Amino acid sequence: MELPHHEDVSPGTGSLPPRAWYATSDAATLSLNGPWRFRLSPTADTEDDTFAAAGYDCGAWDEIAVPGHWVLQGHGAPRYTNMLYPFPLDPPRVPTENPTGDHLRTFDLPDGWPRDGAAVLRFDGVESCARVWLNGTELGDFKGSRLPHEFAVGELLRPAGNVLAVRVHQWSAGSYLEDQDQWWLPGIFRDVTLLHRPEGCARDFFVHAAYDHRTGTGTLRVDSDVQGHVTVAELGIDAATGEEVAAAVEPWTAETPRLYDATLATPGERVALRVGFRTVALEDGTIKVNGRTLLFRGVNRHEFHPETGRTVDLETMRADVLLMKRHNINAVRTSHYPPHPAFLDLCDELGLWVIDECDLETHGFGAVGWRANPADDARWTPALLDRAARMVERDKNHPSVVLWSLGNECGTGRGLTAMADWIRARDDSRLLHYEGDRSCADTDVYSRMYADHAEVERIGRGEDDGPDKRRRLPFLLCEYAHAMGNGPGGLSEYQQLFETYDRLQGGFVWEWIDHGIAHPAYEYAYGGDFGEELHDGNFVCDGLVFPDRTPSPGLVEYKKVIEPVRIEGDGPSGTVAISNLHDFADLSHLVFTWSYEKDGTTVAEGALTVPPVGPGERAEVDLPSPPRRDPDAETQWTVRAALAEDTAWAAKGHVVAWAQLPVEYGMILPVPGGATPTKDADGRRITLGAASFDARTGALLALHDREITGLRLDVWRAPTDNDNGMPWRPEPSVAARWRALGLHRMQHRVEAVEPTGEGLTVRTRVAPAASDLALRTEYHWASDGSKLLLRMSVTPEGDWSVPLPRIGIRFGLPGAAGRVRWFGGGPGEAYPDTAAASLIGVWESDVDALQTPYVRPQENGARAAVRWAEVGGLRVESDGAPAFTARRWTTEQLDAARHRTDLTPGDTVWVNLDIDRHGIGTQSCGPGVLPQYELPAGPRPSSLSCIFSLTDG
Ligand code: IPT
Repeated sequence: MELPHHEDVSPGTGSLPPRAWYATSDAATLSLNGPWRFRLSPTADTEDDTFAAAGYDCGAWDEIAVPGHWVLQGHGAPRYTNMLYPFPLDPPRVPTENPTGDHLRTFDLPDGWPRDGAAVLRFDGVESCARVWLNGTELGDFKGSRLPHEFAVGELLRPAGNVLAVRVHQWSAGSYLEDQDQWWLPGIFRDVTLLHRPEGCARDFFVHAAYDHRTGTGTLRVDSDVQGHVTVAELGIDAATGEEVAAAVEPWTAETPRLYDATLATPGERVALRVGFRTVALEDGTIKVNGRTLLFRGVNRHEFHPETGRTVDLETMRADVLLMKRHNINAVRTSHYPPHPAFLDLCDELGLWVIDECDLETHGFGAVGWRANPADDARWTPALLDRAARMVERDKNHPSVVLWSLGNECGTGRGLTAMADWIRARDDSRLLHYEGDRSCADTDVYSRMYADHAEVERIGRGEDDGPDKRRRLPFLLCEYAHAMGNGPGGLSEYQQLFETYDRLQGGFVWEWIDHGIAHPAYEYAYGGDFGEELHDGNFVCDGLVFPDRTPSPGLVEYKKVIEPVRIEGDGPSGTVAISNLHDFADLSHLVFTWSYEKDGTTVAEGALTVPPVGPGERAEVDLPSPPRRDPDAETQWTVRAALAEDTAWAAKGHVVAWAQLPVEYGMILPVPGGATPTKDADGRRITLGAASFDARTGALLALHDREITGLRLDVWRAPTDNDNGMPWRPEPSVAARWRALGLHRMQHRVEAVEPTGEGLTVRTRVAPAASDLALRTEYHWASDGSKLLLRMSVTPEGDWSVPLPRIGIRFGLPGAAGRVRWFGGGPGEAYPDTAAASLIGVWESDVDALQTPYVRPQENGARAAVRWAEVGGLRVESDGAPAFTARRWTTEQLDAARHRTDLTPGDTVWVNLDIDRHGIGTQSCGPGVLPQYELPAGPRPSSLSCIFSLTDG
């Protein structure tokens, strides 16, 4: 049976061979972006396909923005699945219910559009299958959503009244090759352009620009389909195409993205080129560029915008690159398809290493043991080769692209090998990546995702087993540190490994942005919010930036962990070691400063002179002699490295790296005491200094006139996505174990309320129903008449095999609370294994701004190592430096919420002070909390001391 074109495994018919993409020619172009007419039909064989004919009346049709996805413009709805296909595995057949969007637009050629020569029509991205007509003539059809397709149209063009008709099917055979973990978003989502192709124009060309680091020589050869000339004025180069020329050049690297303006002139066209000289090699078992081993501080980037989906405008692309550069990120894997080509221009210009990945993923076949996997079925190989060629031909002239990736999660198979062979034959100047084949038969790098620290260390040491070839290859984590919700935890420990072993060339955090779709009721929608029957919930929100691109704490942490300059030292002796972790750059672009802080406030500051430190080198410098010692104060140095001048990606003064070096930890809590407890006449209250308690329950009621409610031991946190773990893993997640034990519904039985000579002692037994495990908790209260001291101790009873989420107190402060001040870690949240970026100082915020807006609500917002905090008129001090959280809802409300819009502020601010907390880890897709960051309940008792007083005024 002959299948309709959209169910045919072939990549399509009628389009031109792929070629280099450029937008910098002097040939005329006409953008066909803008409003188009649109009609949605429920099936592919919609009743009416006469719409492409001249004179068709589309009067009743809607209007839609091109580029765009119709499901984000009021026609149908997005769907989200991770690995699963949202339709039966029946390749190459797709459902009869196949939303089909007919797009129509008329256009005139602008005045001055050349009358001679030809023209092509270019589609930069259409999901998932398009059929195209111009002026009633069918041009062809294509699949390969995130790849360009061009059609020759010269003969058909008219000066005015051209009718361009495009029929787009949501589902096609191509959908089987596009099972990436993301929203399914059909439509013409990238630009549509008409390009004049003058007689003698450049067609395809390949810029070969290499750099020999031993001699400082760059070589340039531009191979072009159409012979012409290449000039690089700055280098005095004027060469014929195909001719190799050499010159002394400054090389291109991601750290020093030196580009030379050049021109390719063919008889009919002048194309502006930006040439970067660099040489990529696999040498001594590592990936080297210009003779030096790289360390990738990378991120996986999907194209996403909360309003427009995978239609991403230029400003947003630039915003992504700037944000990455400002957070010390030096590499991008274009997961899991080639991005809009303009993004790669930005990577060339601003400097990012790129792994350019092909638009290919067949992950859902894993669910059936990879039976009928298109990646291993010869019938599909032409489609795979077409995709490889469209990527390589389009992007081959970008110096930023250093590795090609065959795709993601396709299992193994002959189609992948065919792609690799083709790519190697076409471009031997780059290396090949593919994670899915553990044999590494076709690749130049051993790549893995989510391997835990211990395994990565074994690989670093060369103690891994596996095929010989693989054991000689460099290693990278193409995905790690799953940034879903609160986290990722454990970044510092990965980075230490990367910096220790040459073979470990770094990794790419999964992933850059939360794909939350702007939604009127939910703020941001995730899987299931559009009524999908099959979906993967908020697994689509796992980025380092929120959907609106504000950095999440994970990005701030990553920036600190991957600093390209490591500042270490010893506070008391005032010595500092500066290590330059750049692969190429020296430190002349940075200025160093020091400041000296007393109780979090800067009391002296100055410049720090650092001698020249080349890449990979280290220097020691001395800080000035510290201002007078003050044993009662907490003192520390803060050393910073900041940009000396404005750069293309950040302004002068932008801090790249920093460190704090403690000198003296002077806080010793003065212990209030002296007041003795008295009972009220009716026996219902106990007064201790300025505090009053419930005589029956021992509960604190007020300090002076400040009402305080519900102060007691608290061990629960609203589970994070990492606590909840991976749904597909058989063993229960830590959150499942917490809930099974009942840590979210602990009961507090009061055993004794005992006034003593020194104060008041309250003993409780805190335990979940149906269990004999318990936490014996004692509260010892004392007061000097004005301040109130609490010493709490917690002793586990029974055999606790489950770590605790947290251990500390929580209490409520009726009222709105407003401003918060604290001395401790800030400005953002920090947890035991996400605390690298927490800077000790005096900080101020309001309660609402303390909340981190994770798309799915969960534990968030804790400030670490808090010496004192002031909130709602109350001041709490502690020398145990607990973590501090304040929010206008309870942990139980936070736990119950699905979206942020479910959280409505109540009339009480709930404060947590935690002696200790369980770490975060990355078990939402990866290893859990490292042992040193777990919070065991026992066997030792835990204790907290803190002093409550009222703030002035
Ligand atoms: C891995 C995928 O490659 C990526 O697309 C994304 O789904 C990520 O996981 C999790 O968010 S595959 C996973 C099964 C390891």
